[in-house]
Amino acid sequence: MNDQISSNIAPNMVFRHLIGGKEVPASDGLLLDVISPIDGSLFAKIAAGTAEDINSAVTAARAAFEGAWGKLTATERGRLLMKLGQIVEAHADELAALESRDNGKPLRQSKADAVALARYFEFYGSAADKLHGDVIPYLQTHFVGVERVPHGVTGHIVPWNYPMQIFGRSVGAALAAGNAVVVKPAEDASLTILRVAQFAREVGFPDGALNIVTGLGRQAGAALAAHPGIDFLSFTGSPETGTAVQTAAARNHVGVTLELGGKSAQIVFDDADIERALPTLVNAIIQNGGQTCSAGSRLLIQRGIFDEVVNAVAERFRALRAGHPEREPDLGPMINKAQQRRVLGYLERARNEGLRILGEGVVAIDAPAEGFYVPPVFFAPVPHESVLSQEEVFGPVLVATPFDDEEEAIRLANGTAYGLVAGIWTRDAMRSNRVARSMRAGQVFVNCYGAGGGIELPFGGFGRSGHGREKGFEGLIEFTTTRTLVVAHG
Ligand code: TXE
Repeated sequence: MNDQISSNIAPNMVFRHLIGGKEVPASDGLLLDVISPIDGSLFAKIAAGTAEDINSAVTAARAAFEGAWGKLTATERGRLLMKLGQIVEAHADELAALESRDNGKPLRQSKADAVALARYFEFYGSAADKLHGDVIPYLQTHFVGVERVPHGVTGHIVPWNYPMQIFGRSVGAALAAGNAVVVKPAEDASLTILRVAQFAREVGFPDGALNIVTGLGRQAGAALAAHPGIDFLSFTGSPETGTAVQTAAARNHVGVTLELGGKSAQIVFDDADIERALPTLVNAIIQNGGQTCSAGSRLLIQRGIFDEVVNAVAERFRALRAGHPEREPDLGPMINKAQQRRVLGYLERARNEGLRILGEGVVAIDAPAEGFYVPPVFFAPVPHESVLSQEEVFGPVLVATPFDDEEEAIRLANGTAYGLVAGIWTRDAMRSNRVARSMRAGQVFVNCYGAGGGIELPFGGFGRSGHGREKGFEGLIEFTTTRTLVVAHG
């Protein structure tokens, strides 16, 4: 265990919910163990949220929405968010250390997440009072105005892969729009979100504007999704749980945004700048150990350059090292034992199918034996129909498939149930536009690939990747609805 990381957290520290501005235990007093993926050690405990806790949080949020929080002007809300961004930025190292211990990602990535979180608060804080409505020309005798209004109380179910960033993008937008929020972080990575909620209190958010209930998905998460006092839901996670959340939302007739991952392709044409592409082709799957919704998990490579490109990618894979987050590894451990097993299961299945491993990295020899590490693996060539080409592994596993022409590249890129992100590498400007505009994906990158995309860029999927958009101004609009005012004056 590393001194710098462990020194930031008292051993076996207990973290409680934040409800109505107060830190409270679970209604039945039960706790969940927090296990570090770095070495499998128990290092903290969180409250095991109950349906009663969710109910208390929704009640507190409603009171804030109808009270102090709801009475603030958009400018005042925006200022609070910007202050929150500043305090997060000032504590970015502390948050990064906490995240790396809790989630296992390399420190530099945790730091980048903390900086991005600050930027989300800055972006949405500064946008809060720029969200204008419309005036509609109607009858000569009537004035019609359309106001953008908050939904009311919003529920946010956050996964463990990018807790800070996903919290920032959905909660930042929801608060900027004037909603009061209830957040259920993932049981595997709740701690940075709880710390940020403490900062929110420090900078003066009214009690109940931001409530955090930790706990299991099937308990606290399900209770939040089904609560009749929730006016809108934001969920990021697996398609299966997304279906459960959307079903629960439907019973209460409320809207939901779902971001459910992907099987995103990067298409490499034979005129691409390969040297420029190579680091990105590899990093797009290695970032966060491949536990990234927008990971570039498939390479589609034009046949004439297939061998050259896959050999260069394989060489890079052989140099990759999974290890302790503080020792500058290329990737850290998987989030938990189940995820490690899931990835190893996919690897075994692929080997049994006879898929060829072209390049494989290592688990560092000094990586703690009890940690949840897996080596990065690159398979090529892989048939488009194989499980590895179709299913989201959510680990450091990359596949490459050859294609002959533009038409086939488009068909393969769009040929999974998902549709989140796509990458295109070519020097032909006409082709890049043509192909980009054929992609069934919420974000398309040309001669670059930004797993996750920028704060300013609308993000979300087609098909099994979900629906609704987060990030950017589009994300702010999702957390509002409209009220149309018709005034007869003649
Ligand atoms: O996801 P879950 P898991 C994918 C990825 C991964 C797989 C399983 O492929 O291997 O999902 O991960 C909460 N009602 N992604 O099991 O279950 C849970 O507590 C309400 C992609 O972790 O979807 C957590 O807060 N909520 C992805 C959140 O849902 C429930 C990120 C996500 O957990 C619930 C994560 C329920 N019944 C996994 N059950 C992405 N899109 O980036 C669980 N939860």
